[in-house]
Amino acid sequence: MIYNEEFETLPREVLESLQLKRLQQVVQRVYHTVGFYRKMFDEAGITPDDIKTLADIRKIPFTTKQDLIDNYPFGLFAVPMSSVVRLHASSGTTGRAIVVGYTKRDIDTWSELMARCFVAAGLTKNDIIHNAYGYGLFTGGLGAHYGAERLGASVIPISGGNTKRQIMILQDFGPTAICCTPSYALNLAEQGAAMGVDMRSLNLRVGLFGAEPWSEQMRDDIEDKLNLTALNIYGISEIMGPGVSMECLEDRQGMHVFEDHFVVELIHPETGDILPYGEEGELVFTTITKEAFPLIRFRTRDISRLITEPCRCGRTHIKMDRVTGRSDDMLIIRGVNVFPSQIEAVLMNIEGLEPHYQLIVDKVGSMDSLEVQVEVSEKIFSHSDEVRYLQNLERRLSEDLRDFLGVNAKVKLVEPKSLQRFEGKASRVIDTRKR
Ligand code: DLL
Repeated sequence: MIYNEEFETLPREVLESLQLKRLQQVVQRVYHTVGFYRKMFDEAGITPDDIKTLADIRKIPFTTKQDLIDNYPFGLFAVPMSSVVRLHASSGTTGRAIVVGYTKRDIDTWSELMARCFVAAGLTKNDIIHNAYGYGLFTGGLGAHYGAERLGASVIPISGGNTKRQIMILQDFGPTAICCTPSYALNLAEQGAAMGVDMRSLNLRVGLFGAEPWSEQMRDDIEDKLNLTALNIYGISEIMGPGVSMECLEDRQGMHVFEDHFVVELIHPETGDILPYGEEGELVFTTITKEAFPLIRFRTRDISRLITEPCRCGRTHIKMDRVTGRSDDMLIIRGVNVFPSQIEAVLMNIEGLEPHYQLIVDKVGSMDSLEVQVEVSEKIFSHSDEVRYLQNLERRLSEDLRDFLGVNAKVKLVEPKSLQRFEGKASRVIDTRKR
């Protein structure tokens, strides 16, 4: 099923000429309304008229998170505040929040794109959507909410937290779909089971999980524990919020980027060079229809790949692979680059380990050290031959981490339910080197 058949299945040439037209318009607009872009263009020696083809976008310098911080809070807005109907902010793990604004039309577009996501997940107005993304300044809650309403589905605006109540509502209201972070999905599954609820027999059919990196192994685990189809949804506040790209039910290998509203590029994170399709690099987005807060060539820091093969769902929009992590989340352990999601994938392949883990990075003398703390399952924990069993598991995990990722890690198995649980985005890394 496709929500906006006309725009989601445009032949590539038509789509690209639409993108060019919209790109030219937005570039004109920011040049004349946002001092930051006027200065950027002038310094680069270009004018909006230099954008004659889509490839000309490469003449424009990148916009970075630092630029947004420097223009905090409203410096990059392209409309007067009287036209802004909503503000959101991304908390950011470091320093000041980034503030984003929307006009009425921006909210309309966002609602449509989120409705497209729900339809890509096989949902209709007959569905009940349990929306456990946080409501508030975070874009997840309200973004998904407006999309669900646009579709005409019944939305339960439960927000994050209060897990016992959520489980009661899941049982009583019988929602057919759930939206939350993948780590919260596991948290719900676990607490439900602890309450004696059979979480596999709820009415849930599909979940739209995103806002943080997760692995294919985590997908299997969530599907198994909640008996639903787990789909990946990507978004970033600066570009819009949830609904920048979404997996379709038909394929589940990469998320379609809504290219009639965004131009996506992939660059080498260090050199900034454009990478060929299929290679891994950093995602760069340009918003081509946003009014209040257009962004030109915004460097997301998110690492992914672009997939150009046609999709059997019929959408012509390019796909991006699951985001493995942010280049600023990448751990460098004695010179080996590794993302938390890669460690997750390794440990989840080992029977007896649970998808609850914490990575502790430290410096011992001048050497980096990595400790992987991971919970073992209840079954193993109460195993009669516990000690030897645990030692074997520990050895196996540290061998796998070395063999598959090339990292030497100290593995510490911990008791079931002893590590922190999350209601929104999980925070897996404790880097004591930064203290
Ligand atoms: O997390 C928007 C969102 C809400 C997306 C709900 C999906 C669902 P921010 O708080 O600005 O916005 O965080 C954006 O989260 O740059 C990625 O690093 C990460 N992220 C988002 N979706 C995914 C995903 C929202 N599906 C940052 N896989 C992004 C991996 C994701 N990482």
